[in-house]
Amino acid sequence: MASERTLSIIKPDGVEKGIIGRVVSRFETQGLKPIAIRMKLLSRTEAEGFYAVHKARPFFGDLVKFMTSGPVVLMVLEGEGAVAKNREIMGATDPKKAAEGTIRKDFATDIEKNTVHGSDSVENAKVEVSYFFPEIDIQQYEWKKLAK
Ligand code: IDP
Ligand code: MG
Repeated sequence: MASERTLSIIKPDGVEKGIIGRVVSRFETQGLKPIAIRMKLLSRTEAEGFYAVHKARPFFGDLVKFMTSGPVVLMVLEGEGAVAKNREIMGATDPKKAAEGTIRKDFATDIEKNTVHGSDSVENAKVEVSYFFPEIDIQQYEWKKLAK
């Protein structure tokens, strides 16, 4: 499998619960290396643009309101098959349906406030990474040993 990059976001509910460290730790211990991290309060325009694919969905307005309700943590994660691996670590969109041991199962409260975002395809990951991070803000470094 090839090394990929994917966009991860710790949503406002995750930041408010004080679990930034625990979320990042799950990525690191499972082989996803953070190569860019930034905290940001999204503007309405930024959130609408990011979720433009969901514009026609009934939950779009509420989703934009939620995503702009407090700061988020934006991250680029890198690793073998990073896009699918991140989705696995996150769990299903609806925390009630998320598998044991996933971030959404352990920390999320409802289908909207589901703690994390992750790109859903390699193609979308490229678009989403560049939506928030110019190449110059992405770092390259080697892990000397994997965190356990
Ligand atoms: P994903 O985040 O697992 O990829 P998507 O279907 O892409 O899920 O939806 C994007 C986000 O929109 C979800 O993470 C969640 O915050 C919100 N969302 C999705 N479906 C619903 C819903 O039925 N009601 C309310 N919010 C929803
Ligand atoms: Mg999605």
